[in-house]
Amino acid sequence: MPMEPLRNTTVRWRELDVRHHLSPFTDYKTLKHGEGGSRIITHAKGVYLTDSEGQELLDGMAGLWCVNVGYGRHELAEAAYRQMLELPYYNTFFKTATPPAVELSEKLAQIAPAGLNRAFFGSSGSESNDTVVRLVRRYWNLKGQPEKAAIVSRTYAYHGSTMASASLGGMAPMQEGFGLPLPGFHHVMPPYWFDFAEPGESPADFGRRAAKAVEDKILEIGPDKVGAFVGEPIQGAGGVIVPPETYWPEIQRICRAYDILLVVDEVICGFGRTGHWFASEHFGIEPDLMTLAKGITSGYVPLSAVLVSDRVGEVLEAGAGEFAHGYTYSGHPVACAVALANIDLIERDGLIAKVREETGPYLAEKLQGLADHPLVGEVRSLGLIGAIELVEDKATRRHFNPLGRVGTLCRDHCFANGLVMRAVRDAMVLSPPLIIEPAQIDELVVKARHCLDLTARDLGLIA
Ligand code: PXG
Repeated sequence: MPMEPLRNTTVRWRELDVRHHLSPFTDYKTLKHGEGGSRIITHAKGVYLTDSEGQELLDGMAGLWCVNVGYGRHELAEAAYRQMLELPYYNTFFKTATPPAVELSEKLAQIAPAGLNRAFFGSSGSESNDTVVRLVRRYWNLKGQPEKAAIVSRTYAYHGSTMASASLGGMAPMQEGFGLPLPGFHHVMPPYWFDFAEPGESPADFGRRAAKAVEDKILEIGPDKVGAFVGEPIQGAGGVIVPPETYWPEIQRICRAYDILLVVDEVICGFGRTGHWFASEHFGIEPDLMTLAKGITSGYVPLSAVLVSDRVGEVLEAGAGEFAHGYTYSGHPVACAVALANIDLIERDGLIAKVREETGPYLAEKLQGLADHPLVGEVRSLGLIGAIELVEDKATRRHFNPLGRVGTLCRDHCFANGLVMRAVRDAMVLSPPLIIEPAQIDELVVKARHCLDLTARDLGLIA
């Protein structure tokens, strides 16, 4: 059968998309009645995507913060192929297990911070955070303190899109009109110096004040009613909020002082993103529970995990009765086989050290070169996660009004000019594949500056 011309294919895919496909986080009215329709991504290699019209895009977001080893890695495809023929599926319920699930559990215990020796698997970050809510309640029930059921987290947190994980998150549009947050979920301000600091307040002082907001909330609810604090080391989807170095040590101290479980969501930060296996190492966090997804398989297949500390694990193992929770695909053998191959690749390619010592500092230096741009209020990054904050007034850090319009303009220029850079409000966020080379970082930053110029021109700021 002759191939359809490419253009017709694109048109047809766009029609099908509008007619039959409900994409996540999409304004369906605009998509249906607007111009253009979705961009159809058809293939990818390394750090580059190709769309159905043949345009190449440098993927500054690693998909959605997940394709850590880059696109087109044969080792991962082969691991999936081999496992599908050997055992494509078996469950891990009712006292059964499979070799990939148990071998991955051991591997995660080896690479995780000390004491996180057990893993509970799911298929998405959302599921693993739902598992966290269950584990927190199970833990305190077994300890004879069932009233310690409240959980504290932060504004602009993203922990997923199920009803419990969206309650844990701090994204107003995901909660308003949906009856969320569910009872027992409390939020405090994020450690977001750029937006929340008082004039003249140093990052270090602000970091302590943002941690104190957690302590104040615990005291307001009552420490005997709070079971856990949950946070991302760096809030990714909230705009790459990198906390001041004073923040996490205080959070750790507060959780210990009031006997509250410290849950760290490493869904974005894990698997080398910050130049460590996990960002907890960078910030000196000792989590009681840790959630993983995305980079665990570099996004090639869905998989997530909750790593459980010995403190929690020993209580679970001493308790009578079963933990009534789990998913059909918990410990899916194909996903676990791909995760094992992915971790092998990260080790073999030396990606953690490369990000920590070479490409992370290089990206930071190159982003700093954008700080003089008239639109740029701040650049911030750690390893290969970063943000460029766009503002109306650099000196006072005043945002544009309405917030989000200028970010969207810039995002659209990026797309049209061969770069994927996402906008969160007016923060342009970056999280490229960890295999990105310095020359490709140069290309990324040149394109970013060009798109900042195009945006500034739209606003009449430059000629
Ligand atoms: N925790 C964190 C820290 C995340 O970033 C999840 C949990 C949920 O994972 P799942 O696999 O259920 O999606 C995430 C997901 C964005 C964006 O717009 C970010 C995520 C998902 C979709 C969009 O930046 N992060």
